[in-house]
Amino acid sequence: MAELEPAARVGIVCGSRSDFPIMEKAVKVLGELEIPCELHAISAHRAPDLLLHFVGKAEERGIRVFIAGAGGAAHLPGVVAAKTILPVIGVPIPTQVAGGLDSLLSIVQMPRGIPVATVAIGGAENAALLAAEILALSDASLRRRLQARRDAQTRSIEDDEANADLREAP
Ligand code: RP5
Repeated sequence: MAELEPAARVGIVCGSRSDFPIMEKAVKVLGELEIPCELHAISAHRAPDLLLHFVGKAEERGIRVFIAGAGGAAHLPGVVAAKTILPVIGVPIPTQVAGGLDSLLSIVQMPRGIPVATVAIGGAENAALLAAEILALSDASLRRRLQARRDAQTRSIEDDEANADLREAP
């Protein structure tokens, strides 16, 4: 019998397939941390009914955190946040018009009462790590994997040959 795919814990959604090169960085980090996720392109403007359907069904399908990326008039993360009390992490997509500052301001300037935790322009990796930290609050095994990743990151800097003369430092 074919094994069932584990249910996605992180729902990643973005406004266009043109956002995939950025959002796939989140998919990669979540994969490395063994967190099942799914990635969709559903524009809040072009397909609002499908987006609301996706958000409305997500929790019963196992999703616990959303990562939402959009560029320009980047309303998607805010619309997702308006329809769920699961945490929403917004990723401003870089744009040609204003380098992504337009996306950043659209996502970060949420009205009081509806939060979106916004990462840096193009910061999909940090969005994935933040989603992992949220899930790790109730998952001890994931917490260990996250800590190991953090420790390896620290070691890679300490072991960098360019820092060899500092190795005696405490
Ligand atoms: C936004 O418009 C999307 O998130 C994307 O960043 C931007 C451009 O979309 P396309 O015209 O490439 O589909 O909704």
